[in-house]
Amino acid sequence: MDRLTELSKEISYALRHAPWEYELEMDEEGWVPIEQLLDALHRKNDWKSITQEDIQQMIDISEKKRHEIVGSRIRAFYGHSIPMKISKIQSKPPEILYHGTARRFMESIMKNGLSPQSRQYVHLSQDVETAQNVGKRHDDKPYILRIDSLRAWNDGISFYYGNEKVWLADTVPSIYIKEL
Ligand code: HQG
Repeated sequence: MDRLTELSKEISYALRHAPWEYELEMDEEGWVPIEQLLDALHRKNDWKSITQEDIQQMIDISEKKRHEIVGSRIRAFYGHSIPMKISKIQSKPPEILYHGTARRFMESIMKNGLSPQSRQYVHLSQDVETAQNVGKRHDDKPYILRIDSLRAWNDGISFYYGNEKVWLADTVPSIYIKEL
């Protein structure tokens, strides 16, 4: 794995799953002072001389938009599993969203709908290609689900913007889910 990918994984771990291991003070939108993150990384052998510019470069060259720096703060756009629920802004979703998953989850999903499992939100994809890539993390031949997101929104289901490829939801009942 190249160094910027390793950095991306370490920062995702810190910001999504274990801010306390890095002594980060996170606000309700997931922001932390970038100085705190740099201090924590500098205490680790691998990242002794890492700079804010290195982190910005990692963000800029990443294929997926996972993190953002604004002013003196950094946050992850999605993926959180920490107990404190990160608040996201509700937004009207596109008409259709997609979700890539594994065959072994299908029976439960079609019966119970999508639920966040170990994360805070269900993660949905803006397009089929993104959903394929998400699903491949779980299954060589992923199942792609088509989510009737606008109808669900009109029926009162909450959706939240993650980034231009990722949408979030608390749960998606199975009546809005079809196999593609
Ligand atoms: C499944 C990555 C059984 C769900 C990706 C999924 C994404 C159910 C798995 C982001 C279920 C959870 C998130 C139910 C959902 N019964 N299984 N009722 N409801 N599931 O990894 O969406 O590269 O927590 O289908 O690209 O795969 O890290 O979520 O298969 O954007 O930036 O439970 O993480 O981004 O798996 O992936 P995950 P995900 P990064």
